[in-house]
Amino acid sequence: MSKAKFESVFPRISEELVQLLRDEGLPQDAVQWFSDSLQYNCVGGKLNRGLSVVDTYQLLTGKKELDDEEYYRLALLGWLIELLQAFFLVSDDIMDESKTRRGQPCWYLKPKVGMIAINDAFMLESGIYILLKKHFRQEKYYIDLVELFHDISFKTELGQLVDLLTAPEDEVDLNRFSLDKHSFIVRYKTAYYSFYLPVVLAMYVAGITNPKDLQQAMDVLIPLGEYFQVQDDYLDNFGDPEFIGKIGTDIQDNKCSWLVNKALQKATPEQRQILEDNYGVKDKSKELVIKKLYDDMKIEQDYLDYEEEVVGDIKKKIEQVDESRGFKKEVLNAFLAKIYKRQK
Ligand code: GPP
Ligand code: MG
Ligand code: MG
Ligand code: MG
Repeated sequence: MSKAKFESVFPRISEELVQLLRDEGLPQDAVQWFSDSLQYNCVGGKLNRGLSVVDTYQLLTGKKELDDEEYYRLALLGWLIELLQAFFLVSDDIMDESKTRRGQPCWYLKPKVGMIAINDAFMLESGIYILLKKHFRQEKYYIDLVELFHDISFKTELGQLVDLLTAPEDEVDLNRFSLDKHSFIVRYKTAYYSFYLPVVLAMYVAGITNPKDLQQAMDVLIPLGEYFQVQDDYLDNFGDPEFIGKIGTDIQDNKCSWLVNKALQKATPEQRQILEDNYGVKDKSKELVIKKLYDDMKIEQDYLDYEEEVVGDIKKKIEQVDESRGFKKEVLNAFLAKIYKRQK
């Protein structure tokens, strides 16, 4: 599915939201502010989540082409995930005190924005429910969509909570980390909204909503989302910064990354001490000590072994999917193929 076509829908979505402010009689500077926030925070990313709503729908229904109105409704649902993501990222960047996002300054660091960004984040979230109501209220599955966005937002917030409590910026305590905790954080913080949500939205529109099928989707997409985040952790240290477009920060930022958890799991007492002395400190030379330790401990090979094992498990699960009610293995295989061995 073409990214350009998906992007071409955004001005209409933005205009629908901005018009609501005009209808309420807001002053022109406020209308412009909201329009700028939408543009800055929703556009410029990879759009994988949004695009996959349309892709999944086409796979499920076997429709090669969608007419303009049908395309708009599916793309709209995709853009609602992008609004949700924008709401999360604007907030997350404040909590993480991040400096840049998608190669430009974080929204809250823009001149004149500051903590208005908190209200902007709330408005991005509200936009989801306003557009859902406007376009889907007449559908019998309308309340399912509303509950889906609510339930998955809550899951993401639970993941964010554990993430924040596990890796406070100013207090390194490696005892807080474990591979189980890592798995919990990334499933809740990333997998539900990035992998399960796009597929389930498409399933509702396609009318494939037997609870058994929703469960089949969940059983594959949550482990797949976890694998995706482990790749992200791997690339943070082992990826090519030129190619991935960002310089890894997990070691200096005290992140509960898969790599440090793997290292902790197999460390000798001496190696554990090196981790204690050097992890999570904003110091380039200490970061290099950790990088060398990862090499000495052959953590890259552990990752490659993990990858083969988890992909094997996921493939087995996909093989067992029951297609008798209309759900399709192909939807899951398409996701797996997109991320297997990804370099960025
Ligand atoms: C980004 O994680 C955070 C989320 C996707 C969820 C935020 C949830 C909220 C309820 C605000 P990150 O901080 O690990 O990633 P990045 O490195 O992209 O900031
Ligand atoms: Mg962050
Ligand atoms: Mg964060
Ligand atoms: Mg990362």
